[in-house]
Amino acid sequence: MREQKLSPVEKIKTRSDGLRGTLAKSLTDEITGAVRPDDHALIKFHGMYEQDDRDLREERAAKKLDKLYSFMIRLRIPGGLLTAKQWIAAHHIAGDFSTGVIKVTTRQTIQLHGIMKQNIKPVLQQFNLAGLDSIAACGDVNRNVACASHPNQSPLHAEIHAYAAKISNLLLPKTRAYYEIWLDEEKLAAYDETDPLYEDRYLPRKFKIGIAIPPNNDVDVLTNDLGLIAVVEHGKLTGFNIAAGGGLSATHGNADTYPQLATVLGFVEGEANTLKAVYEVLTIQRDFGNRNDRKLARLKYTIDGMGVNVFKSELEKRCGFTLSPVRDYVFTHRHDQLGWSADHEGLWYYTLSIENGLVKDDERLALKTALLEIAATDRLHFRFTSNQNLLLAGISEKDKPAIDSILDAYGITSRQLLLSGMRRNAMACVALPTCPLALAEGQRYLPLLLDKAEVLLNKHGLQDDNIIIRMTGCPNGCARPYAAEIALVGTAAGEYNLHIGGDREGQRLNQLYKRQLREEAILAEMDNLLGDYKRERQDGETFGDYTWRTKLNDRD
Ligand code: SRM
Ligand code: SF4
Repeated sequence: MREQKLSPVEKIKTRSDGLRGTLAKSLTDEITGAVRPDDHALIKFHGMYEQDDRDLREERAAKKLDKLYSFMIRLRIPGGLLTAKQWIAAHHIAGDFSTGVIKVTTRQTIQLHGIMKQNIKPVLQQFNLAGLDSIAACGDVNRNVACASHPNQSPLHAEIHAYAAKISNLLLPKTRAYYEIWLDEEKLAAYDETDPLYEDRYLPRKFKIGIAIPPNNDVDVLTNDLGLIAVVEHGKLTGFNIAAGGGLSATHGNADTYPQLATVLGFVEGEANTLKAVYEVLTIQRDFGNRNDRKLARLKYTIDGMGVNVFKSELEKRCGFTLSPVRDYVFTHRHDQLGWSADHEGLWYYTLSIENGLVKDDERLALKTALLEIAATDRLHFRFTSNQNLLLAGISEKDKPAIDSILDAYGITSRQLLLSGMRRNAMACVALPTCPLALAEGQRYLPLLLDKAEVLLNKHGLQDDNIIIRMTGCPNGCARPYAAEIALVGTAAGEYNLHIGGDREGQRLNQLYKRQLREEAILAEMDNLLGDYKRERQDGETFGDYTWRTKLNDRD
């Protein structure tokens, strides 16, 4: 594969001296708040993106000022689990060095925005003291491993959840660059940085892994490059069904790009074989992935290029064993059940809806302060969900009243009870003002649109229907819009493509229904669709299934 004409990022990676590049020099350059151009790509492997506030671009350009550069830092939190102490650390780091907002992402981790270059080291050092890092949270490597969040999903939840950290550790790059550059550790002369997995070229593109525990598909497992579906038989975890080739990004106007759900290839038994199969999927992608065109470099295109059967044979050859036939599994839902639930050991957890994952205090809700107070009890841990929500978990019967009274005092419990079904199941990506790729608003706009959509839901008596709606500011798909029942995908400022027809369980993508709609037209379409659905739906039929059956002519 090395004979391909390589994209510029490929050269940056191989010349980077184990992802060091000139980052140390970039950091001390006081002339600019940015890093050097090559380091812009490398810093992602350390869990960061260089950004600027797009709301301020025009004003600064008019004053002949450079962009106001800052950095977004994303943590690596396999399976999305933090101790209360780690949450407290994140709270203070966010307050001291970033915009103050903690953003829970669609892959169970958190990010902080608006960090100035000179503050990157203090931020990463403080996270390190809290036992947290941002290694490989971004870049052409395996990203944060997502895993089903809800402890009551299975008595074996902890055993299955532990795979997220095992896989994350197995697939970490070997370089010590992170420790040297950000944590000021000495270069270890005796340490061998040879990386048999990533070599010096890393992967052709980002790589994502999700682990689902049926019947809940909260991680949207089939949207990952590699999905593991836990198989529990006779009360024991026997292994995983392995699915490969999911990915959601498409580029407007580029028919070679498309969202796709992963194909379930077969069953793998036991831990050693599961980890081997995971590892070898990455080596195949490393060796066969497209290193010329980054738009076509994800595993889904590699598999489609070689054919799924050839891919499977290559995997079996590299593993030294064959995959067994797929074991039966059923997904029945994807949502987070809000409020109190108990796991099989009788420990309580409270699932808290966080609008678009934004933890902050505002005039409606002092959420960030409430969570700090809850964390200060040190009687629980925090679990993020792939729906941008949060579980306050591991709470004993004895401690439950104390947590409950804080939730009540801050109005969290009563607020949750009032949420419409659609708002409970809504997600939007970050988009403006920090995302450089945004064509339209995401998380700043969806709540306002929902205020208006809720009038329609009430009109049609659908306020409690769990319709999954997702919005992104561009077609990259960060809030997994193509896997929603209704999706709005930004095409330009104030304009969105409307997609409908995804199922509720995450096993069928939606399809484009109407192009480039502005708000009035979006609401008019929703009014019609919701009205028709209410009148014509079959017994138990979901909105996504109804629109798939009746509104999409050219569906396959
Ligand atoms: Fe994403 C790029 C935010 C989940 C597909 N994503 C970006 C960047 C980093 C923009 C950039 O490249 O400069 C966004 C940063 C915005 C900001 O200011 O913070 C960004 N993506 C996010 C998050 C924070 C959205 C959110 O609101 O939660 C999610 C972080 C997840 C995490 O913790 O790791 C996020 N991104 C996703 C998902 C959903 C998922 O993984 O479950 C997808 C679709 C699934 C997939 O990967 O196929 C996704 N993001 C992309 C893509 C398209 C990749 C591709 O195949 O072409 C890009 C653009 C790129 O990589 O070039 C992108
Ligand atoms: Fe940015 Fe597009 Fe991702 Fe939204 S979907 S965060 S606009 S890259």
